[in-house]
Amino acid sequence: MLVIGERINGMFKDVGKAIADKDKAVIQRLAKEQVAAGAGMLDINVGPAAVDAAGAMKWLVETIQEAQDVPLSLDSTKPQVIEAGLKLAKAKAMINSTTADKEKLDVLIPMAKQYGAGLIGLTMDKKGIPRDKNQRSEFAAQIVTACMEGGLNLADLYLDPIILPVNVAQAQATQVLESIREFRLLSGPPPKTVVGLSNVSQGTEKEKKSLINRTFLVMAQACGLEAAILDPLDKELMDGLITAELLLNKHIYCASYLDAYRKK
Ligand code: THG
Repeated sequence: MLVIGERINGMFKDVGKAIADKDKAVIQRLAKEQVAAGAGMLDINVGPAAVDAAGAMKWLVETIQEAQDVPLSLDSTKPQVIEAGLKLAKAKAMINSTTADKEKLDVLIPMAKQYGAGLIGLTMDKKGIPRDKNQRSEFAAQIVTACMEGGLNLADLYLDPIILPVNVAQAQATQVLESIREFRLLSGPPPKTVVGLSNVSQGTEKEKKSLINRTFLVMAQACGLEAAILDPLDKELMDGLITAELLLNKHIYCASYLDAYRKK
């Protein structure tokens, strides 16, 4: 499982403030802590409040790379903000994300190729997020076709069925789980899948978020999920993740499997 740390997102108050104040220490600490906790990549999103989004993205990439060697997932709806980060990224990066809209695919597939980056394809278009798995699969097929035609290696593509908050869209969780299974049938070798896990618990009571996140994560892992944007600082979530990998026969059993994963 590729763990993509979600914490460097301007949506969080501490990060939004650190971006506004150019406070490197807050960002560098979050980068180091997430990697120490098992993140193999960090998602970075300047958040809705940043005035100069491209400038903020550059500052985040530079600030993180001063402190930690780790691949970055550049999270923005604006291709120019993503490209500002790609220009500075030292390791193979991820473009987060394109939709199935032609005008987005036409810009972001060549960008992924030019910078040797991975690409997350959200199975939605500008009209919004589908309500069922069939529409999700249609968008997924459009994205896979565009990548094949554009010459992007499918090993670099991650399809995201987009999980919605369970408190307002309860029926969507099973649609997403089935999508993860169905997307695998679109090509051989199968395209990879990713979700932004914390979406599922957004707006639910604080003390229930971790339980909802980790329960959904292990269900998605059983469906074949390859990557997740999540909070690696949530120990119980990471324990669930590694235990699910063990039970899915992705790791050899040993008494110290949890400790080994946490790189203590
Ligand atoms: N798919 C892809 N990228 C994504 C998402 C996705 N990037 C952003 C997001 N979704 C994943 N990251 C987060 C980060 C935080 C939260 C949810 C998803 C979150 N925050 C809490 C809240 O809003 O309730 C707490 C915020 C706070 O403490 O201030 O839930 O789906 N490709």
